[in-house]
Amino acid sequence: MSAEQLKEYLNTAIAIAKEVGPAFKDGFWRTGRFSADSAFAADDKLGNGADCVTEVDRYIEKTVFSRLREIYPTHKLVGEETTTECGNEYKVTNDPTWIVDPVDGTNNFVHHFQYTGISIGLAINKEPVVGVVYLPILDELYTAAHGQGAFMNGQPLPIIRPPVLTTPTSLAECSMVCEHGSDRSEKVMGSRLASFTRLLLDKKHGGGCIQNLRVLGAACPDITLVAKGVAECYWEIGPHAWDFAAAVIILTESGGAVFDGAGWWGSSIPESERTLKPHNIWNRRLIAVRFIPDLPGKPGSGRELQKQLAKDVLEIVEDIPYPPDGIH
Ligand code: LIP
Repeated sequence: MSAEQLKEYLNTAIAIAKEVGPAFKDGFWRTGRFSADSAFAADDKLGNGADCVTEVDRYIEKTVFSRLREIYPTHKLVGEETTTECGNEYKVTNDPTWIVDPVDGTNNFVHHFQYTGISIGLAINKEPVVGVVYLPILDELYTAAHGQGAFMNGQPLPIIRPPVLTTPTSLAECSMVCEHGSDRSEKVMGSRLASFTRLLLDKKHGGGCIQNLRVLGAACPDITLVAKGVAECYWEIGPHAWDFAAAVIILTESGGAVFDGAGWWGSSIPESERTLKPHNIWNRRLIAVRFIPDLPGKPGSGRELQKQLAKDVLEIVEDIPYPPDGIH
């Protein structure tokens, strides 16, 4: 795939995200086409009140899909709302596949919390190559194409740069973003909260003693914080390919690192086999670490520290075995 072709895909995704931005804002503020309460009413996807979908989600996904179909009729489309309606029985192929979350952070959206946005990613050979995360209320547009860097409103990521950007050497120097997710079953909640506790716990009690743990309600904006350089790590199990596809390419193009997020705490995997696995957007789990500048005189040390921090997180968090998205 040529750099020009990727650039064209990126420009298309940016244009479409900007086109649906006004509808997103109308929904958020309940103005214009979404001023009627009925249009804003949230449906309950999991039947527990925590995972909702609104008319705005459906409208934006429909509009994004119809534009993409007009421009790239042979490309595949995967979207959060379409999958909710049609099921997870779609085949994941190597073909160019647009992966769309029309409103990531719908819970934030319905509560007028500005930390929510539109995510449009393109995967080729099942890997993300183009990503646009648009947070219309914050007026932040994150963009990336493979090999071409990542940007926020045209400024290269990370926004915080060396020497201001530090080189953390342990979790105790890290700020983390995590989510409690929408699966509220007792087992899953117990596991997540136990992982959060260990991340925060003092080192003398076996914890990571991270400096803080932020739970802000939406994977895409979370990952852009890591790409920006204002959080060191993001860890979550449960989101879907539409939550990850665009944000992951934005993060990796900013110099960040991503790995499979299955934790090792309580697992039977022997210590010698606890190695980092590549991240797969269809596998519903991610550990992400921001760009880390090399230590003085030690080229390559930033990359090594990213791996070390990812391993340190995986040692103290638990896996939650969800089946992957789609059929492989
Ligand atoms: C949300 C994700 C979040 C996760 C929620 C939900 P949605 O996406 O952004 O990270 O914890 O369970 O999946 O449903 O608001 O698009």
